[in-house]
Amino acid sequence: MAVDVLLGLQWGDEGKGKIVDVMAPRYDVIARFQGGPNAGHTLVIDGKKHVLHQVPSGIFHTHIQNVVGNGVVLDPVIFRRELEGLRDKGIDPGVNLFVSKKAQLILPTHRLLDAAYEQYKGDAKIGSTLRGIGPTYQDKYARVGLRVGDIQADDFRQKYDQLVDRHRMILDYYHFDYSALADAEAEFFQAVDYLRALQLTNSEYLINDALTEGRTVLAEGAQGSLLDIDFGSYPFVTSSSTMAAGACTGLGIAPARVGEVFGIFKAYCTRVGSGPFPTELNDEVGERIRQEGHEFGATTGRSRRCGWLDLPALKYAAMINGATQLLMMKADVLNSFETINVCTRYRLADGTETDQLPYDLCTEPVTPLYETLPGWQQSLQDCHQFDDLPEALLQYVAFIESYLNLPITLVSVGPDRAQTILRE
Ligand code: 2SA
Ligand code: MG
Repeated sequence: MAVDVLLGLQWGDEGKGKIVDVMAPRYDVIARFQGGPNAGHTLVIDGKKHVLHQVPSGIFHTHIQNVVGNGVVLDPVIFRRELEGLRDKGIDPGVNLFVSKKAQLILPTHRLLDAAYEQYKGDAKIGSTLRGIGPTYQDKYARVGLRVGDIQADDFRQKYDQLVDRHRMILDYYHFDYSALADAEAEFFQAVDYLRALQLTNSEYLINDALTEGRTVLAEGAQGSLLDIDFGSYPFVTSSSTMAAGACTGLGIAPARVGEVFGIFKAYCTRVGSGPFPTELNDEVGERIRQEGHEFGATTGRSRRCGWLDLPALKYAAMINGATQLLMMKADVLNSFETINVCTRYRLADGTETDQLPYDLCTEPVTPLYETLPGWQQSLQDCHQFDDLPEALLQYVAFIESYLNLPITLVSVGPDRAQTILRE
């Protein structure tokens, strides 16, 4: 059996939560392999909206084992809040949720460090979600981090104090106020007790055993390929490997075990936080997309920057991931547009044109060159099969497919599970 990977090909918020939920019934195990509470996966089930941050999106299905993998950075406080929220909705995550003992812990001081670094950067700030993601990965790679498994040891408090002492020194250096830390620590240790009672495992065994036994596994990505630590628009990226390869290191599966790679993208582009965005629209068209698409962050509520679809960037992401299928989200957001622009090439500062991403979009800004396609200008409410889709939308789909040389196997026409058109 192979592990299928589902990930975002843009800057996050492509609609991964919805798709994992749609696909969930086909899988026995769903695992998160990177990121942490910076993610916000929105699922609409029977008209009710649920936002998941650290819990895998298969949690609403009792037959699925949900795994928080070793590549994740886990905030026990947010995790507890999330799980209690699910319990209030009648979901008991005690049974089908597993957490890797090798996942890194986000401490209260990691969040403070995130804020201190951002403040210090001033105008050059990343626009981090301030969830402590960067500082926690920093400690992981500096080999001083705390892992979930550490909370089971008697010396956890000592290890915690040691690390926090280091953090205080850094915070002092940045003149960052941490006087409220004591309250946050009390909440943290309560959440750690809560975490201790969950199923903490060597999840690499759980996943590989599942594969050996012929069960199906889906790796659920967070953020997007253009926020990847290596291939994103560095330094305006997140601190994890958001690519398909990240599923291997973040779960402990061999590359040869990767099967389908589902690349999710929106029919247009959005980005939250700072950093280059070639097709960004700072005009009424961008505003119209934002309003029609309700483009406000699920984690931070920030308004998302909006723009036309960027095909060179999409093709790059598909290449790095080895995407085997494309899934197009939020097509309905473009329903009212008379025409739709698609970026197919960039013009560089020296006047030359390219369809490749330059080394650094910050220092080598590009001008997007567009092709204009007709809009469909109709509601997609009555479309239930691929053939029901309006001609202009089918044309849009075909245009993208031919540019990327990959099939679009799913088109989403609304937030609900039912508003999903699969290509037979
Ligand atoms: P961080 O907090 O260190 O990871 O921030 C670094 C940059 O990465 C951006 N970032 C994101 N951008 C879009 N979506 C994100 N997460 C959720 C998702 C979105 C949500 O996965 O769908 O809930 O709104 C996400 N996480 C990080 C961030 O804006 C910085 O530019
Ligand atoms: Mg989101």
